[in-house]
Amino acid sequence: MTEQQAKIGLQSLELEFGAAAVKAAIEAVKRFKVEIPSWIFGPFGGGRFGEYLPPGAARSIEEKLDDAAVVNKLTGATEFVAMHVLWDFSEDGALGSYKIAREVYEMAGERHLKIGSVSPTYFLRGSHRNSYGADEKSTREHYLEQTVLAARIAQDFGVKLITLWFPDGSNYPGQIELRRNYENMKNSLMTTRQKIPDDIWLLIEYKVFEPGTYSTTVPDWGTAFALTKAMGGNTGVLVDLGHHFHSANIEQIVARLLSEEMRCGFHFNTRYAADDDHAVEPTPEMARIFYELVSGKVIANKDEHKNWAFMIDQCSGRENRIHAIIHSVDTLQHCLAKAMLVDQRALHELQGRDEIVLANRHFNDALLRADVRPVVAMARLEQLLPIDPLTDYVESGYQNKIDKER
Ligand code: AFD
Ligand code: MN
Ligand code: MN
Repeated sequence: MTEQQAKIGLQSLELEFGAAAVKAAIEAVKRFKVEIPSWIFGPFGGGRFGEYLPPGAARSIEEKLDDAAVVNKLTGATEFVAMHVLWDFSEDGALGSYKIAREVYEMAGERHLKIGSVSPTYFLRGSHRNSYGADEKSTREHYLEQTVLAARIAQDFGVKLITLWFPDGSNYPGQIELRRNYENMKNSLMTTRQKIPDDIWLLIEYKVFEPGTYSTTVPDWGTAFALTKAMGGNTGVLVDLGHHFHSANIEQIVARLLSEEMRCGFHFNTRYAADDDHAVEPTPEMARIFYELVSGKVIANKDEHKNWAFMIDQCSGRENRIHAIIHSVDTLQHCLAKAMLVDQRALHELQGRDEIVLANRHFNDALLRADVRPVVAMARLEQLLPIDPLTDYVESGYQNKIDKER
């Protein structure tokens, strides 16, 4: 899209949605920040392409941060990088290191990046009999200590946010006692809340299944919600798009959490089959989720503390990862622009008159039919950013450089 096309497109949008709504959409896109995951730039975790490494894949945290810096320079929206204690702050992948975290914090700063959310990493070695839900006290205590370390790192080097995803559950009926497993998890989490500073924001991620599981300990938003309520304090639910059954109405889950006034967060990605961690696609579902976030006033606020936490959790094995993460950021910006264009007052008026189809069409005029590329383009131009960050990346020569070097 050229600047001229953007200006013409904006005029058309202003005719349909009004100049004020279009201006507000541009300002929201300029304010929107989303964390990118350190793990997208490195080796792929496993699965069908576990042995495959895309050309130029990062081999160290330094190279991951180099790549993240390129993404942030092009998008202007991703200065925060989500980290994992055992992937990013550990020598052996078994114990976390505060010293390494400090070094990574300094490396990030040199690249105009910051550490975002910190995950304590409950999977990898040692959690095959569960982590926080394990019957063995020594296992639970080991992971509790790792969480306290993650909180200390988040406090000193991050944004005071830790995100907890547990591999806990069972592969067969009868393997564990379902009630005890949950009660272990709940007690471990309540102890955690007491052991970490109150100002550490803690988000609990749920996941309906893992390949091969009969049960997961935190399978759905209701369980995560119950656990956060049991913990109290600065605690919320983390919604990962790939962690639901296909028929789940995720925008309704978001609406529930908003009604319960719980400050939550997202791991954005796209699922086709399951927890695919694919790049974010501009789906109707994602646009509707963004409508709930905009109408719930928890996104793109000037006051950061009113915002939910927005992170991308993505790492597919086959495609160019830097292409994929820029694509995701771009898509999320477009979804936000669409949601900003919904005229809520007119929608409520149609709802009040029981105009079901007219309300649906009004909703979809913004969420599904509007071409908001001019909004995102103008938001970038006003920040002196490339109008199309992915094209700029492809033309930058950075990929050839890392293909050769790595
Ligand atoms: C896996 C888990 C979960 C977690 C992510 C990063 O399913 O989404 O947030 O790894 O730790 O995708
Ligand atoms: Mn996730
Ligand atoms: Mn996942």
